[in-house]
Amino acid sequence: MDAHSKVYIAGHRGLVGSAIYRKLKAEGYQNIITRTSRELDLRNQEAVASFFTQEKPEYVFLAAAKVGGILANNTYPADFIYDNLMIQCNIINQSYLNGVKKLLFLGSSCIYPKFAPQPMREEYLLTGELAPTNEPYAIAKIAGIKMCQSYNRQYNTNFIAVMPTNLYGPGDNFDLETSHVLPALIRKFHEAKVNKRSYVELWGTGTPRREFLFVDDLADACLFLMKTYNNSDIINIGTGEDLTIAELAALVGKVTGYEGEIRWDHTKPDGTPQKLLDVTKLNALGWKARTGLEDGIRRTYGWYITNTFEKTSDSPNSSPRKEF
Ligand code: GFB
Repeated sequence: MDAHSKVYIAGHRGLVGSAIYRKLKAEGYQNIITRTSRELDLRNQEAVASFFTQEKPEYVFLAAAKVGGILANNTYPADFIYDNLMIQCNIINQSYLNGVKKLLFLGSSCIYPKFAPQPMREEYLLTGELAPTNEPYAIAKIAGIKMCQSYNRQYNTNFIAVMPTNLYGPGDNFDLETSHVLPALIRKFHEAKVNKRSYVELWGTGTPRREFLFVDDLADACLFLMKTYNNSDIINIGTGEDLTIAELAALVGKVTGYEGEIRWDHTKPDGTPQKLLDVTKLNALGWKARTGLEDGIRRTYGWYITNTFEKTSDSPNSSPRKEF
């Protein structure tokens, strides 16, 4: 793949897809194809077939997905499994039928069992039960992995599947019902500071451990793997470091300048007790995450302020998040 290659980014308006788009543009790629969900409904088999027949992309980043935090996953399980399965089936199959040279599929760290040993190695896939809160989403992502592997085996395609850890960054979803924890904390603390509230309510117990990767680092890893990795085995993308949600809250409090009390709402789910990826395989190939967590939170907070309060239209985001 080089700057002249015809590259399709599915989901270019989402958190991940927009970061991949920025990265490719910065690297001088001149032939990037995109479609908004209005222009092309990726769940529609015929529409996707005619798009691929017309455009004939050489490389595909499959970053289109319905994504959301723990509550959105729990509240809209049918949407999460249906939309993701349809998007993947259509794009992966059409990539095969139209001779795509290489496809990169974005999975998720929630494909691993709820009680997998930590850090989670790639071979732990399908060794135990999934977390019930996001099982439909995880099953869809596992199906995507198996599709890539099956097409490679039967049709000799070059479809790779990468498993990012929890992501955050510019372009994130800050809707409090549907977002992931990090953008939710930024918004809750910022609003509490501005409105001089004495406390902020966070979900669960604060004890679960999570790993967070800045989305521009993920985009860098995706381009790196698109250029260098040609293997059906899945590969983790993370920082290799985690912290508790309570520790994360302290860090987001520091960055946003919120100094009030934190109360924990125990009626909300904790989810998986720990999610930390083993990134030995990726590091051995020569890639490491660069952005420190505090730095990444600062950059995300800056984006949030600019895009929420300094623009009149196009404010972030609504329910549950579509990246297609
Ligand atoms: O980021 P999050 O929604 O999803 O929640 P998961 C992580 C942890 O933060 C949970 C706690 O223990 C939440 O209870 N938390 C505390 C909060 N306060 C808040 C808050 O205000 N909002 C949110 N959202 N959480 C997701 C999966 O799991 O991970 C997805 O649901 C996906 O499928 C994603 O795989 C990467 O990390 O638990």
